Amino acid sequence: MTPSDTDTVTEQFRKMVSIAGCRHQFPLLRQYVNGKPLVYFDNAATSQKPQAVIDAMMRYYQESNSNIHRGVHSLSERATQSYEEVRHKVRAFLNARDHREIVFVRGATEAINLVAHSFGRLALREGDEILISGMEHHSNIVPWQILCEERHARLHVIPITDAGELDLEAFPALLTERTRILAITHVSNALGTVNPIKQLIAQAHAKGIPVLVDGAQAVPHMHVDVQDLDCDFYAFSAHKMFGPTGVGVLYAKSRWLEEMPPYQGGGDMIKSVTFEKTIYNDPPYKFEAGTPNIGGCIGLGAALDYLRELNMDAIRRFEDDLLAYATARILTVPGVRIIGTAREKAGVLSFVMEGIHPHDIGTVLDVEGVAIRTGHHCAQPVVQRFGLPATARASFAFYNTKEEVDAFIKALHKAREVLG
Ligand code: 7TS
Repeated sequence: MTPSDTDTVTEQFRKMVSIAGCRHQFPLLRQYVNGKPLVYFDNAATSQKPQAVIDAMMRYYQESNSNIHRGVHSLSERATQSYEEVRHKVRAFLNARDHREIVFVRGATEAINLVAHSFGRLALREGDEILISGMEHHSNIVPWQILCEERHARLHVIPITDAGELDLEAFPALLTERTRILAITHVSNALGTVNPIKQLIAQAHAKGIPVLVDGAQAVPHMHVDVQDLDCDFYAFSAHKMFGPTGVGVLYAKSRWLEEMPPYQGGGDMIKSVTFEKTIYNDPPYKFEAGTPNIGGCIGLGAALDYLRELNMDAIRRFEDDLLAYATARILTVPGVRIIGTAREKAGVLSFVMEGIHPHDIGTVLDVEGVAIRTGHHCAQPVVQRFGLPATARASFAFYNTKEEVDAFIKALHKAREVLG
């Protein structure tokens, strides 16, 4: 990766240093687990929160808590302003054209369900097709299956190679006249593969097919520009990007939000209601029924400020280096096989150890203070694709260090001794 034009080498170095020095801003990481300093390598499941995010949420509840978009009183106006400021921050973070293209939801899962229900109702007829890939998280499989069942449509799947990359030769033929949407992950949570989504989007658009990108595992690790990608929808959760649980984002091009019917009905999503007829509010409010997670949104805003300060390109470079180090070191452990060896990867090291069940690896590592995830990672089909019931997965964030990787490798050697 080349440094962006505006950054001098000195500036890049300063940002690398600030990444290396940011760990102390995450209070949870200071603790000991089972008498050992915590090594938190389960960032793909959820990431830890910097003090700035915790403080922003606490300040909101202590000083500004009030419902939004309704009161004329000062507190409500303050809360509304803080909430709406975050919409502008998300717009800037994604480089969306307009802040009205940002819908606040509960997380990536709800964002995808919103599109499946609403866009699906708009666009899908009997015999139509939906295209996903063989490396999707369950939340980018099941909503489409539900929709297919309802509409008598068919789900098609882009196969993946032994390295855990999309089979790009098979892909074009799967875009047919009946394909109504391509829904695909930017980064695989089980393999770490970074998909060439800009290219996939261009190919789908050439056939008039809109594209939803599941960005849950991309936004914590890399700069995302939705105008450059030209995706129709982009979904992610705040909690995987150093913000709180219970809030996430659906980016959607205005033309879709204008056309799509509401996903849920209730307060705030209406202009007027009578028993005869309801006039819906304009997007994005049309899709934000009920009191939203105001405090969570404010936490998300603080997380975005934090990430902007660190710089996403610098984060990507730092993590690429950490992942390369961890990949080289893990191959020194006897019997280890890495699952997912794509050329472009981010944040994830999935592996198995000969003769040892992944759950047992996870248990021994926990005794050593090392937190990893084991299992199918809510992406059962991709794990099965490799003929496995489960893998062990270490997943990284910018606050992790090479010393932690060394502790993890030492714990794996111990697991080999105890269980091998
Ligand atoms: N998409 C991807 C690619 C994911 O990795 C996840 C969660 C989701 C969607 C759903 O996100 P949610 O915040 O709405 O639940 N992935 C994981 C994981 O890898 N381990 O735990 C959750």
